[in-house]
Amino acid sequence: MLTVHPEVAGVLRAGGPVVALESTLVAHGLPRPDNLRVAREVEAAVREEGAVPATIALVEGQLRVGLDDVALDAIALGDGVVKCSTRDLAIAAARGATGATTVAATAHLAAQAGIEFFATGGLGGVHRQAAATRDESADLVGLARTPIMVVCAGVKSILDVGATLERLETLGVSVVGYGTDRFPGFYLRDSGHPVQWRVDTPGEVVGILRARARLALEGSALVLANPVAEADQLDPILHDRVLLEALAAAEAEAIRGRDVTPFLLGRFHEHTGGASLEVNVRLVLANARLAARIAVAASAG
Ligand code: PSU
Ligand code: MN
Repeated sequence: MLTVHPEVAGVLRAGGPVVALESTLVAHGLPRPDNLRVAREVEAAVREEGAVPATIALVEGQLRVGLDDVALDAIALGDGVVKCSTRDLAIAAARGATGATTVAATAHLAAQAGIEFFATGGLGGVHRQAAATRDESADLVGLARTPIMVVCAGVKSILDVGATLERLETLGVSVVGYGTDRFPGFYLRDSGHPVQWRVDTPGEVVGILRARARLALEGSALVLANPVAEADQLDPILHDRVLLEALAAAEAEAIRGRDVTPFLLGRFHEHTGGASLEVNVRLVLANARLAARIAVAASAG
């Protein structure tokens, strides 16, 4: 079912380093036309660290692992690109649709292709209004059943971070901080919640992955939470103000379902004078680099 790019397939066969990248972040998380440039920069960052990028998406019904220029263009700038979570993949593929894959869907396809490393921006999770709306990202259950390591800047700060951490615990998803004892808050370095486990080097992550395999615990995801650099984070006061406004606007406009996250991120990008976009880009680049370094360390033996 998968169309794996020849370069990616070759490196995987040789046991070399490959990093999966998601496409919803490109199609629905970042504004055009910057999103295409950013997608290319993220791939270039993975290459600079010595690994091969595999951006994953659905292109005219083909589940593609590793995109050429034409496909990346279609995902970033094309009309009618569907946001696909795991449950949408087969339906959209059977219809010949073009779609961007969320964290859950990307992780599933990456694991199917034999890719062990994945980088994104911020995971989906439990929304702040979840008591009323039951809005909880499929990323959570997706990660609970997918063997992959995902580098992220925590979960998106638009969410109820505490509730999301509780769900990850219940679901048995391992969470480790990279160079921090605080769980990162996406646009912010610190979500206000601690993270129990900390590592400081790629080698330590590789050690954890080997231990998971020996214990047959590699059936679920390992979340490596990598905070945005101190100098790069969004001003916390600006963050909190824009978030309150964005949540109120989502409520007033009755935004629901798969549109909630893109709507809130879009509000941020519009109402911070581009500052949140800058932070989002930096954290995705940093996560891609870190995932690549870990993939390189793992393939080196
Ligand atoms: N990280 C970002 N921007 C994004 C996302 C992640 O920096 O837009 C996307 C991912 O694809 C994630 C999705 O799976 O947001 C979560 O959407 P939802 O809350 O609808 O599950
Ligand atoms: Mn949702």
